[in-house]
Amino acid sequence: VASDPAALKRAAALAALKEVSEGMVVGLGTGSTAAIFVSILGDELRAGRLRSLRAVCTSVETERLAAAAGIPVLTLDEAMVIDVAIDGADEIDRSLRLIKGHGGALLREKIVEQSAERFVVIADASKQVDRLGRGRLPVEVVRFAAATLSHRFDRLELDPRLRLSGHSPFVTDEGHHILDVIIPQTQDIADVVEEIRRFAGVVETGFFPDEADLAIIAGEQGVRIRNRR
Ligand code: A5P
Repeated sequence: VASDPAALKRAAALAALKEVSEGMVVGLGTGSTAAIFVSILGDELRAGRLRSLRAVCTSVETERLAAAAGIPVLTLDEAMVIDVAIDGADEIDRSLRLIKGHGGALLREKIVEQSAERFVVIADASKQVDRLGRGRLPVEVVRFAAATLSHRFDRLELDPRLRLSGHSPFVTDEGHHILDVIIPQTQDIADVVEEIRRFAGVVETGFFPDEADLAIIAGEQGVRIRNRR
């Protein structure tokens, strides 16, 4: 069985095809795993195996990929209903709680995934964790408040780092900045997020506590399907 990350991502993305049927509106995620799914979906459309699909995208980058793959793209307003959203994740715990946003698209991702009838996460097994917070939690903040919020997060011992793109602050598709914070070992991520969200200027965090309905995880032993418990 394949074990390199790209092959595992592809195996998870392929397995997600059976979540999609003709005529559906599909929410398309952001990141390398989601990008593989977009290209597979384009192949299916072109081969005539899936018809009348339309997509709502979680980033400008994914809109570009979907258009290149020949998938008709709708705005969220045009779609109103999304049948299924398929997206990757940075960390997945045993209860299917997620950290997302290392690609910077967390806000649109959360909006699309909450708007979908079903949200299916696709990932390679390296994304599974016992405790969320192995890496940093992305926090999207309005630009006006980025410096003052960084100071406040610092006082909470969250070691905030302003995300950069080259030498300039990274700007999200919605025009905000991102502060990547740590989750202290002694605290649960849900408590940290609750505290963070009290501050005006925080737009959204990359903690997805109950959005995912299903996870398709590809590992060296094969593809495993995990349902929300
Ligand atoms: C994008 O903002 C993220 O939420 C992605 O879903 C996440 O970073 C996973 O990306 P990869 O599939 O590239 O690991």
